[in-house]
Amino acid sequence: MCALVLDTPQPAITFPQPVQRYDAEDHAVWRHLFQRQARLVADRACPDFLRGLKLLGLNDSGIPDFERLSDRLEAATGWRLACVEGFLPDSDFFHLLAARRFPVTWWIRPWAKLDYLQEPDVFHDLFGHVPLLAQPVFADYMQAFGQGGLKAERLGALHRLARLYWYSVEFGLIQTPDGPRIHGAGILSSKGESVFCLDSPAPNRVGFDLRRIMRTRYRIDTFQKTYFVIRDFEQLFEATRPDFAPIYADLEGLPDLAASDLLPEDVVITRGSMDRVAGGWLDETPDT
Ligand code: HBI
Ligand code: FE
Repeated sequence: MCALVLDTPQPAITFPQPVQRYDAEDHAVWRHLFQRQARLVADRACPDFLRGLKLLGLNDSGIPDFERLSDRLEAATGWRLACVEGFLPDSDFFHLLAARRFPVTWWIRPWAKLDYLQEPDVFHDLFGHVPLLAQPVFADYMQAFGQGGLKAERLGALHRLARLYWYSVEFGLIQTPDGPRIHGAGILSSKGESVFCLDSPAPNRVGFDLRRIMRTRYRIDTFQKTYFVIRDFEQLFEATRPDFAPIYADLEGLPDLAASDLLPEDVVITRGSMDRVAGGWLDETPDT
C-alpha cells in the first residue's frame, strides 16, 4: 500500500495503481491520445516539456506503470506520482504537492469523451503535468505552490492561488527564441487549445504578473481569453518566494478583472481581437 504518510493524520487518499482494471480499450485510448498530442505539440510545446517526455520514457505503448515512472522522475527531481481517484479537496492536493507527490488520476476517459471531460484523467495528468516535473526549477515551483496553498487556506485566499495555478500550471505559455511556446498542462493535453493558444488572433497574450493574475477570473469550460507568458521557469519560481500575506491584503482593495480585460500596465505581447466566434466564446456565462 503506497498510502502517503502526511504530517497530519489523513484518510488514505492515495492507493496502488489498479493496473488490473485497465482493459484493451483503455490502452487504445491512451495510444490514440498520446500519438495525436505528441505529434501536435512537437513544435508547440516548450523544449523542457519535450525533454521531460523523453527523459521519462513516456510513449504510446499504453497507460504507464506509475511506480516505474516515479522511479525515473524521482531520480531527476525527487517527485513521485500519487495514484488518486480524481479531483482532490484543496487541502489534500496541497499536502501532496508540498511533499513532492503529484496526484495522478488512475482512470482514462472513454472514446465517447475523447475531447472534453469535466475532471482530469490519467492522460491529462501524466501527459500534461508530469513531463515538466522533470524540470528542476519547475519541480521546485510546484512544491513551493503546495506549501503556499497550505498557507493560503489559513488566510482565506485559496481563490487567488487557484488563479495562479490556472494561468500558469494549467494554461501558461513561456517565451523562447522562436516565440511563445506552451508549458500549461491544460493546453498540452487539449487538441484544440494546443493550436488556438498560439495561432488564434482572438485571445490576449500578456507578460506574467503574479498580482495581476491573482485578480483575473477564468472560465473552466472554454478556451482562455488571456494567456500569460513567463520569461522562464525561474520567473515563476521567484514569484513564489515572497510572503503572499501582504499581497493578498493589497489585492483585497482591488476589483477582480474579467478574463478578457487588459490593463494599461500590462506587458501586452498580442492584443486579442476577442472575436467571440473565433474564440468559441459564444455563450457569455460569467468567469469564476
Ligand atoms: N486535485 N487531483 C487533483 N488535481 C488537480 O489538479 C487539482 C486537485 N484539487 C484542487 C486543484 N487541482 C485546484 O484547486 C488547484 O487550483 C489548486
Ligand atoms: Fe491539471
